[in-house]
Amino acid sequence: MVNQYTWIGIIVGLFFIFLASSLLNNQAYAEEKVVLIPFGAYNPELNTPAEVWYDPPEISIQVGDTITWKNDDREGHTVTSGKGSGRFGWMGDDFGTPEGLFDSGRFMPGDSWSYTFENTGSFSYFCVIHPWMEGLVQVEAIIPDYPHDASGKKIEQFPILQITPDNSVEVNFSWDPKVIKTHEKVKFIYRFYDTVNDLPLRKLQYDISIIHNGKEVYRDEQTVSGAGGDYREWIFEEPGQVIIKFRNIKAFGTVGGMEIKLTEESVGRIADFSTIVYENPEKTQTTEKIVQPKETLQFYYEIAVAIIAAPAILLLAIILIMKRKKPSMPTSERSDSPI
Ligand SMILES: [Cu+2]
Repeated sequence: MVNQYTWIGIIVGLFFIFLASSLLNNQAYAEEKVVLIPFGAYNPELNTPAEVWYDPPEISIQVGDTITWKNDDREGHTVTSGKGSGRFGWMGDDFGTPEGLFDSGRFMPGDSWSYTFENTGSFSYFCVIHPWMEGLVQVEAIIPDYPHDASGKKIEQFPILQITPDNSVEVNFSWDPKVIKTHEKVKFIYRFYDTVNDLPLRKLQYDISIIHNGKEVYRDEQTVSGAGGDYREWIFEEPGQVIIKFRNIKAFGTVGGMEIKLTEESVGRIADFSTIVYENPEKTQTTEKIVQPKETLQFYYEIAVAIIAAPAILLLAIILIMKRKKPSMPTSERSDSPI
């Protein structure tokens, strides 16, 4: 029965889903930001309403963003890359040091000047006419909100589906969160499917390794998964390229009523996935712990029955038959081989 509490639950649930999706969807695109040159910036005595010379004096933007400076003061000003004189330096013989990266030239009250920042970094600027006026622009790299491969190409289909070169296994691979940042735990999730029936392979063994910037940081060999797939967690300390390799994939058991046996060594039964780790602007370290899943020891149980138990029973049967056939053979005759 659907009662009023169920409906309240559904509405509250939907609200939180909406809230979560709107928070996650803060799309990265070029923005225009404004820095005001307030009335009084011309006055080094600070006896005007202005408390800062550029407002805000420090601004953080992303690569490709444009800043527009608006002159609300009563004198002309410049926005010139470099170091100003500081609050009192101009009283001596320091009038600031331009760096030549950008320079608005003088623009008058009511006018504005814009500049687009194409590189990451920290850019100080000042006014060459009033060198106490100083400002700072922080340009951060764009972190996209969709997954990318190691070459920087957007991954259109996520999770990624990859069929092994020998056409036997389809690997379904994804990671969470979709955008990997340094000092933030990521979970690589994967499932293996039989390409004939498109059904999960439930008895699996494989080697998995994680390569970060050309260096292997994680390896687990002869991993056993009983649920058609598994996951591995990792925390990257540095930005850069990541490759996840699957090798020696073996599958065994019944899929869709059919017996499958992909247990022989196969150079063609492999899969490689790549992605990228971005510098985390919010975190410089983590207290999170990596917890890998527990192995389920199902794979070799049935294989053991087939490989060890069956021949053992056969051997036992042979011994019994031989004993019955030659019950009186003395043991000494068997061991005195001349060689
Ligand atoms: Cu000025």
